[in-house]
Amino acid sequence: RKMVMTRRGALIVLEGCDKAGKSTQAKMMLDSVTKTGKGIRLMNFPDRTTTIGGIIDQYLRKQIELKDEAVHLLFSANRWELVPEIKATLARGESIVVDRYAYSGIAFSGAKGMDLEWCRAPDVGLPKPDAVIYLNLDKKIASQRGDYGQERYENIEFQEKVKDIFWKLKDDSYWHVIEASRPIEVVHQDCYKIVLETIQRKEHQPIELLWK
Ligand code: FDM
Ligand code: MG
Repeated sequence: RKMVMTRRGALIVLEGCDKAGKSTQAKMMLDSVTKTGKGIRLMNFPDRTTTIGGIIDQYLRKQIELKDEAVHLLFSANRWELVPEIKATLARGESIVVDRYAYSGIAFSGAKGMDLEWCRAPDVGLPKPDAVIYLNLDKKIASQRGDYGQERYENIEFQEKVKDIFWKLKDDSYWHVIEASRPIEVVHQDCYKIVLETIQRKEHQPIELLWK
């Protein structure tokens, strides 16, 4: 009797500062990978559709105030509440492209001056991404992409601090830095190569745990 080796999906995270094009690249990836016949879906953090996500949404839209530590833990809890869905999706062979993950959690809280180790602790043990694609955008070009919105954290000075922390978190064993100032289609081709290679390389490997 032939053994059936079920393939798992890959967990791919897109990170980067605001305006780097994460959401655009995520949608293009969904289209390209879907065309190959492979299963893939998008997720994003914060996921504002859950109960916890609703509180985060109010906080980001400045409708409520929360202590820095408390909101940091809510962002982490918002990831943990979706872990069963992440695991189930990967197990049935579907890949996931995630717009932001624990790295944004540390970078944005850290940019407020919070201790980085304290910020990392609640996310230890989450499913580890098979690849992190970091969309790198020069601050000059970011500012040319138009004004920031009205949400919390949406200003140049803060984003500069966020970027410094992303740089500290970068782990070359699974991070890929992509220059996001280039045309959208060129950026997409680079991201697409990484995603396809990662899906193939990881299909029979166990999912690892983040920072463990
Ligand atoms: N953000 C995002 C955090 O502060 N912590 C987190 O853990 C995550 C995932 O939320 F300013 C910040 C980053 C951003 C804001 O994100 C909303 P989107 O991607 O713009 O919705
Ligand atoms: Mg935003």
